[in-house]
Amino acid sequence: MKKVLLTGAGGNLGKALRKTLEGWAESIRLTDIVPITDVAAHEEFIQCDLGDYDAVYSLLTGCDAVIHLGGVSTENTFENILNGNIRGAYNLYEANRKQNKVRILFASSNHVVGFHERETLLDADCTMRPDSMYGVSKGFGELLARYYYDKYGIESALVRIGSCFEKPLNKRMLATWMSEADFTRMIHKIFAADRLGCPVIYGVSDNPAVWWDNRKASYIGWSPEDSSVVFEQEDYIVNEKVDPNDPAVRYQGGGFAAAGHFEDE
Ligand code: NAI
Ligand code: 15L
Repeated sequence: MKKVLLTGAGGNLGKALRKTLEGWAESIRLTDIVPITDVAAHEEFIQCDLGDYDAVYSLLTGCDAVIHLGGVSTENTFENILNGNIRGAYNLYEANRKQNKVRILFASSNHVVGFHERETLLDADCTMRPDSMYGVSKGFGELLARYYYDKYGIESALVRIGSCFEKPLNKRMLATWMSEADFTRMIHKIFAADRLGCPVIYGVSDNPAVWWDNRKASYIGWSPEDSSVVFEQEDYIVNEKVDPNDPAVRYQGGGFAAAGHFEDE
């Protein structure tokens, strides 16, 4: 890998991957709407709003792979979601089609399917049931990626990330947690695969509770190695009180499914 474009490089996951991916690519082009100042020798930084097509076109120039993390990462106003996630995704795919048609990892989210109940085991072909306008925008991104694959052969991994943090933050995340190390190993497999296609891959570690079945993407050769089991007995997990009738507990999307979106709700 010569030059990888990392969008959303200033965010949580971007910061983590900059460390774990060090040495994987000859150079990494970081981009974000917010400034990044601690740029290492193998990195370069270009500040850019993903909603600006010309700027996004320049970002793609000379890159041979994209990890697309940039955009709004939780529920937000439609205007912000429209700019970062909908127009941003379109700009990225269209700029890529016009240039090198490189492989993209699209950071989708479990919130594309967050209105499925927790008892339902989901696979890559389940119905999208977004739990938020944010989830709707990630569904748009997945469909857009699939369209660019079917029509133009641009390969993407549609990674429905569960909860990728240092550790699970609550009981729900015991099921949805993916370690940064598992995500890093997944990235290696996605970009090393001879043929990727356009698979949906659930981004989740090998946790005791299983909501998602990744067998349809097993051909890429990724299996998680970490597990949330090591956090199960932590005080903040054991002491968390949950009401089984609360929609935040009933649905996979947790609080995203329970919360409203519009001001008049
Ligand atoms: P984050 O919010 O920390 O990072 C997103 C980055 O995108 C931010 O640095 C932000 O400044 C940038 N951004 C927002 N709007 C932009 C725009 N218009 N133009 C350019 N940059 C813009 O989120 P995090 O946790 O790092 O997540 C990264 C990606 O993975 C996001 O797309 C998120 O939806 C997705 N994801 C993350 C999960 C997690 O557990 N961390 C779970 C599911 C999905
Ligand atoms: C997401 O999509 C968010 O980006 C992240 O901040 C977490 O809330 C995660 O989902 C989750 O469901 O835990």
